[in-house]
Amino acid sequence: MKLPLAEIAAKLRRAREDHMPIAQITSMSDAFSLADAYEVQRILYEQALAEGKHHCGYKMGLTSPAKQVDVGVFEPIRGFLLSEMEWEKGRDLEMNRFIHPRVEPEVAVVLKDRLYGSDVSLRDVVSRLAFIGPACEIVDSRFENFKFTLPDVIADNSSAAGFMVGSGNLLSELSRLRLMGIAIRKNGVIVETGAPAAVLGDPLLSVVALARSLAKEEKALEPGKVILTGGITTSVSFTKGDVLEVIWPGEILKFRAV
Ligand code: OOG
Ligand code: MG
Repeated sequence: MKLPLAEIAAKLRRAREDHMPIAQITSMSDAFSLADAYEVQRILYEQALAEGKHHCGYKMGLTSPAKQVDVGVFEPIRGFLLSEMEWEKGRDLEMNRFIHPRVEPEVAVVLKDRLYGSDVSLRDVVSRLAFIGPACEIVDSRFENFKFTLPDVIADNSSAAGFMVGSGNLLSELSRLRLMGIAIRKNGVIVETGAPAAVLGDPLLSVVALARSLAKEEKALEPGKVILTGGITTSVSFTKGDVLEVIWPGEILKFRAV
């Protein structure tokens, strides 16, 4: 049986609101394609805007080998970010917003000029950079056991759930960005280490991929939007009481799960 896409969107929305994970769509509905999956994501996006929520950016996902191997999906994906997903540096993170959250280190990018086209290049991105910042993302799959296939995770807005962006602009250190050492510390113990080069060799290539992907829908990357370029390491799960630190040279993004 093939479920209507609006019904699938409603199931995902309920899972997010009630914090109750659901079975994979690909196990419930026949022939659920990638195009269907992006259409479900679009329905969720339109609903959020209709409810007065603010679209503040995009996320790329599964752009590093660590992430691809971790979730068993080997193709980059995108999702949308809403202002309500952002939480401020230093603030506690309320666990009751999520199902089974995980944190991952990411490079955040903001452009100062519009970027549009199916043939944009790395140079087009570099010439438009306004901000490159240390960031972390909270992913929270709406699927049971955090298990999904490619169309499932795309329909689920690529597990988008939260993000924090640091204040330090790394733009002046662009040439060093790719090999900057980063780490995640959980309750005082380093649990992951990595460098931004893990993301497609250069996280700015993730912005290229995003712009090209949006161009397929005749959409441009607008200036001022936050772009999360994808997890550098495997994501780290946490529960109430845990203290997480995403450590960048010069800046630590620290929070307590409450
Ligand atoms: C899928 C989303 C992937 C990333 O940065 O790779 C992602 C997931 O891991 O739940 O956000
Ligand atoms: Mg991510």
